[in-house]
Amino acid sequence: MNKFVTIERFILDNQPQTAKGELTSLLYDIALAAKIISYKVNRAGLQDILGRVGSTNIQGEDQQKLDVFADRIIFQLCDHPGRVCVMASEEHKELLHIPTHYEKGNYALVYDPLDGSSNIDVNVNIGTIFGIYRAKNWEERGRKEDVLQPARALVAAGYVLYGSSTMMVYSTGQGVHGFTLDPELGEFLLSHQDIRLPEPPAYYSINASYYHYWTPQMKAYADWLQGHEVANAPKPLKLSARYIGSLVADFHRNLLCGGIFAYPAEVNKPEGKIRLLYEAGPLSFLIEQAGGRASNGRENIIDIQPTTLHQRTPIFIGNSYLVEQAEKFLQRM
Ligand code: AHM
Ligand code: MG
Repeated sequence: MNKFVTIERFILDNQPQTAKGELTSLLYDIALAAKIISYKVNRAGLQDILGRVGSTNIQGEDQQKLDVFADRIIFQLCDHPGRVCVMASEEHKELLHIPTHYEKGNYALVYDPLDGSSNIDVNVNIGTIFGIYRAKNWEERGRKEDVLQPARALVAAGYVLYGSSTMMVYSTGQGVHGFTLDPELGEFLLSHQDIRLPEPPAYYSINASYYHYWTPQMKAYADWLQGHEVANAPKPLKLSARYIGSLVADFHRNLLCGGIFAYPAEVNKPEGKIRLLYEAGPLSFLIEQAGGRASNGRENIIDIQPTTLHQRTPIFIGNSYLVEQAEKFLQRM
């Protein structure tokens, strides 16, 4: 493979015919934001940016300094080039409108600026997740209906992983492609073309410390993932456990090695934790492009119509067989 295919070149050469360059440019704006965030993440310890900023976000969680920085950079790089008509960020209660002195574009951008916030202060992988919809209402400067669309309607989605190297992985509906940031060149270079989920899967990723809060059906599924024989269920696969606690990092590893990430409902928390719009939706688009599935335990996440900006959903995402089994276990009487 040509080592020097830059992300810009790849996006241009592979843009959907309907995109007319605007989507390409928007993806490149996001890639530039990712480079800036990556630079900041790598220097975080040095620049005394680690730690909490002292405010809480809409989810009631502490906001980290880097969360605030990443959120601002993505907005600032996408608010003025005239490609986006509205944005929604996990860190903001309401829609983010394009300032009226800038032109608006045809796309609506949803993003989780820095996912895995509990890992920021401890030098563990974190990531950015994004999804791009075509705006529904071309006349307006962005309404909720532009972002409250099922993930099936995404025209592009992706994530950036700030790990041992920084990677950007995205899809415009024509396969999933990964790019690794060369820090010397300052460029994302094509490193993983057309990623497909391998079979058999290698890993399951689930926070088993919540075991006691799960339904008996969910407990049985977790037992099965761990390799226990369960009555009236197929023979379990030999999977190994891996859980980082940063969705992007767990998702990325399972995408490359095969596996399932699950963040299920709890008896007293039926909606789970993961956000539909900023996390589950974009990743469900990617997993289908890579040959897998994402379910909330009953239906495909990619088909769920969001009703509110910060809606949460249980999630089972990865190799189709493991997701199917989750649905079967959860529907047991
Ligand atoms: P965040 O958006 O505040 O970072 O929360 C989402 C994160 C996911 O990245 C991760 O999968 C999950 O929360 C971990 O939660 P827990 O610590 O409950 O296992
Ligand atoms: Mg998050």
